[in-house]
Amino acid sequence: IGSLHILEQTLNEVKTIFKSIGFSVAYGPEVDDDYHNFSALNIPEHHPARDMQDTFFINDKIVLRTHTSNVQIHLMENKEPPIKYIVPGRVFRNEAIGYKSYCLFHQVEGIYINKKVSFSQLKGCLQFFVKQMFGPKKKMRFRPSYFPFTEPSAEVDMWDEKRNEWMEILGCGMVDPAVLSNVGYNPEIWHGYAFGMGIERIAMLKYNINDIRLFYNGDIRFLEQFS
Ligand code: 2NL
Repeated sequence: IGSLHILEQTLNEVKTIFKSIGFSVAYGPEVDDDYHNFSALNIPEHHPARDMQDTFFINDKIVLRTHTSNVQIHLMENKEPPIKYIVPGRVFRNEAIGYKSYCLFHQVEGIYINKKVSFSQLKGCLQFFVKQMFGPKKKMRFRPSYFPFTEPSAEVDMWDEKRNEWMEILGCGMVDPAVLSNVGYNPEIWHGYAFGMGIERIAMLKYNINDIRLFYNGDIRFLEQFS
């Protein structure tokens, strides 16, 4: 008898948590143009992410998306604010394959745009998510970071009791005004927060899985532990 793959189960949990605080769910193309994957997100022409080493190219202008943010760009181009969405999906990176990186993985990104949006709202939202997903006793911290599409930016770490160290679980920040302008939103009026996480990483931490390749090789001895 078949059962849902552990990644699908994890994604369903994440969706349920964010839906409970007002997020809708949106999906979009896995193959997109350079503009929607990079330029609109304030990722400059010579950024290393744009290199052949990091991105799978279909041709000069078309790529396999490296994050699901291309979907938020399409959403914002076609919809007036306020918006509040999460976007799950497959993303692709041309990386060396190992226990913690694979050529594809699954992401959930979130975006909230409104007239008044604060960093403390972002913190509250992600604290709620971590408590729901990993339990109320889990220790977490926000640490300053950098992304081209958010300013300021932060990463969230969770305390890993087994390894006795902080583990990064997601990235986030306030949407950069340049990104708002690119989709035709006036950054003097509209503000927002955004975040992104890898579903494999969340599942690995929650279920103590030590090799990302286990999600993809279809070994029944692995899969049946989660049925
Ligand atoms: C990570 C970090 C992040 C976003 C994704 C985003 C999307 C738009 C505008 C601004 Cl359209 N930001 N997404 C923001 C911060 C971090 O992902 O580590 N992902 C695996």
